[in-house]
Amino acid sequence: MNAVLELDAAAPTSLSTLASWVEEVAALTCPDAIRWCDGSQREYDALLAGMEADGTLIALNPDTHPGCWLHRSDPEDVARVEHLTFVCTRDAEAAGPNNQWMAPDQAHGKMDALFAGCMRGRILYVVPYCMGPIDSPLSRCGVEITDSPYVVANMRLMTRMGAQALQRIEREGHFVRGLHSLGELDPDRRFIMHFPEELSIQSYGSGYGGNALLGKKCHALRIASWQAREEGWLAEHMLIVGIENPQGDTHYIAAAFPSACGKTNLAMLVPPPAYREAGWKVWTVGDDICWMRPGPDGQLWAINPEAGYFGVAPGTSAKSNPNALAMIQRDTIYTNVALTDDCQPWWEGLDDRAPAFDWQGRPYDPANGPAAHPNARFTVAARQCPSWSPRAEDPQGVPISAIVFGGRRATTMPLVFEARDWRHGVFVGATMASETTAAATGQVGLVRRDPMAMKPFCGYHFGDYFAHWLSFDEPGARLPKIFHVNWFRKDADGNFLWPGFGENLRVLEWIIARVEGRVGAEDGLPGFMPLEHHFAEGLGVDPDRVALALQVDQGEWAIEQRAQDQFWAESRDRSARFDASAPSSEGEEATEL
Ligand code: O2Y
Ligand code: MN
Repeated sequence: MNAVLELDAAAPTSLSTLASWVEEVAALTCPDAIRWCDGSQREYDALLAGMEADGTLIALNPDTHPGCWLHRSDPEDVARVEHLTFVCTRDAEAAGPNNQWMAPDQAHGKMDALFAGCMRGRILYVVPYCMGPIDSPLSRCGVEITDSPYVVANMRLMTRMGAQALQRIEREGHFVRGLHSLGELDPDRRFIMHFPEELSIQSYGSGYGGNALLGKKCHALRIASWQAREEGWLAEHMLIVGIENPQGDTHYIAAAFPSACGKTNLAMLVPPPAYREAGWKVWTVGDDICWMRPGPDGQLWAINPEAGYFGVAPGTSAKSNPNALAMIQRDTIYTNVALTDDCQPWWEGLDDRAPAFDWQGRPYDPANGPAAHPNARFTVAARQCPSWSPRAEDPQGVPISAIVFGGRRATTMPLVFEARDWRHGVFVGATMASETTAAATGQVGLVRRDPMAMKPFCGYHFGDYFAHWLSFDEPGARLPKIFHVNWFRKDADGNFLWPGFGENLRVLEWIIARVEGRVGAEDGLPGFMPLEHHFAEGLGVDPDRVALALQVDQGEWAIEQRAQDQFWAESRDRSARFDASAPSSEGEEATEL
């Protein structure tokens, strides 16, 4: 492999459905050449060299950042585009009010017209990839066809891409089909279409992140959530983190937060000094996506389908995420960051050096806005993370002890509470909300309901999705406890009440103590609230402020409940089994141990 093939050359695959699909796409898009990607280092190096030569990538300072590159995207192509993202099911209802819908015939017509001849003068890359460890029964494969070498390079970092994936695809005989073209990068000729019934994705007109790296949001969430419902598992927008206590026992926690709530930071948390000295360790399994399925033992077993991180650069620092900072010193592709005068990557919140060039390559001038784009990213192989879990490659996955939902809320939501039972936990996840940030285009700072952080990513009707979650509560199930956290509560002056970052381990410690049945809780307005905890011990924060972060105000809670009910009314009909806002009679009572 790794050769540029003439259009009529035999495809290097024994799978005729794959070979004929590539032929069909080539006939439509008219590339100059077809390249089947094998995922080798040689291929990666050649791609990078080609992109350096044509200006797609800029080599960063080799002394401080060996193997690192900067890509500047089109200034109008800097984030996911929810308003141009569609789920195309035969029945409009199946997509639900949470998705934009288009009839499959109409969508295919539109996309065929856009793709026609779009790869003239370009190379068509065939990118076989596996989401999840290559030998895991939980993994799923896809093939992305793209005319963007930047996408190929990112897919190599983000997925198990190349020859081994192709072998698995040939063995299994099926795969998710993703077709991507940069097109003209014209926002008026840009669509991200999902065809869950066909297990296919078509993306045109964007070269950026979630719009173009089709293994990530398009496959691993929108298409996979559909497959997961059909096959009895869950595809979730969750990090997976292992917390090892001083006795050497590790609990794995899956946590869902809307975009830009510090998921990557939590996944790579560094314990505060006293915890580290006592022997606590944190292991990163994944920072964004979690696929979980009940095992024979009734527990949920989870894998991270990704092999890399596409993390937000601004705000990443030695304080917020030292592990991330360490892992992106080498072999990293940066997108839309600023540069120092000696060609090092820079972004707001990194340190107090002054940038020389902004993300568009202009000499830095604060009058032009931030130096790095607020959605600037790094792409890096997951194994470069100092806290990378050895269990991340385990084909069986890891057993999940707790599920945590959270959002960015200045008021109302306490630091932590526990759902009363699975049904209540599903309600807590279904009604969670967060203040918007820059990760998706749109207005910043609005409270947006974002069920399970899946609002932009669930590939089908939310009512059906909640019913699917509820269906896991069956005899023999040993389901994880469900919690809700809010690291972002503020006081009346707008100052954060909780220090966050590594100190969040204190809250995870309480969660684990609840999972192990070691501490009591009291039944409060939102759910079970902490009684005994170590939140303020040695924290260096006034315990009254911690108490405020834990408090629930009756008036605020009443407003929240009305908002939750109003939001919930949309999906109620589709998930008739769902009435979990009240404590269930068979649920666990609050305990005082
Ligand atoms: O704007 C994009 O394309 C990236 S969005 C993203 C990237 C990595 C992880 N999560 C997200 C997200 O929006 O949830
Ligand atoms: Mn995400």
